[in-house]
Amino acid sequence: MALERTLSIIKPDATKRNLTGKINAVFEDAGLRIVAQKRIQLSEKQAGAFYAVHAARPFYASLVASMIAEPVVVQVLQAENAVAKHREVMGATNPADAAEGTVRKLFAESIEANSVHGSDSLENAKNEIAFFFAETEIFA
Ligand code: RTP
Ligand code: MG
Repeated sequence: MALERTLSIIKPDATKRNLTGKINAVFEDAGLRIVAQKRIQLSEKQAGAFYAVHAARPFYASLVASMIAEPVVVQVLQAENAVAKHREVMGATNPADAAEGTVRKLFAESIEANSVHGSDSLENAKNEIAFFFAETEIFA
């Protein structure tokens, strides 16, 4: 297994409910190291560009609106097998399907207000990390 980095976002529904620390505790307990982190307010343009892959989906406008409703916390997480490890600890997209102990089972309100984002492949992780962070902002 290789040491990987993945991009994590603590979404507006979670920052609004003051859950950043509790979510970070789940990540850290799973062995994911937070090697960069910042709280930012996404613009509509930024959120639209970040989710461009979903532009044709019926939920796109609502997804973009939900991502700019409150600040988000963007993070780089590092671990062996970080992409898969993070996806596992986030749980299924729809919290109704999420396994016990996962972030989405513990905290998500709905499929849209599902508290966290995580890169779904190593290649996407590299692009998504570069979207938010300069290499000089990441400290392992
Ligand atoms: P994410 O990208 O946020 O880590 O989540 P994911 O891979 O599990 O889900 P994805 O299919 O990439 O969808 C991105 C986000 O869009 C919202 N969504 N809404 N209303 C719907 O049917 C629907 N489907 C997806 C979710 O907030 C999901 O996290
Ligand atoms: Mg996704």
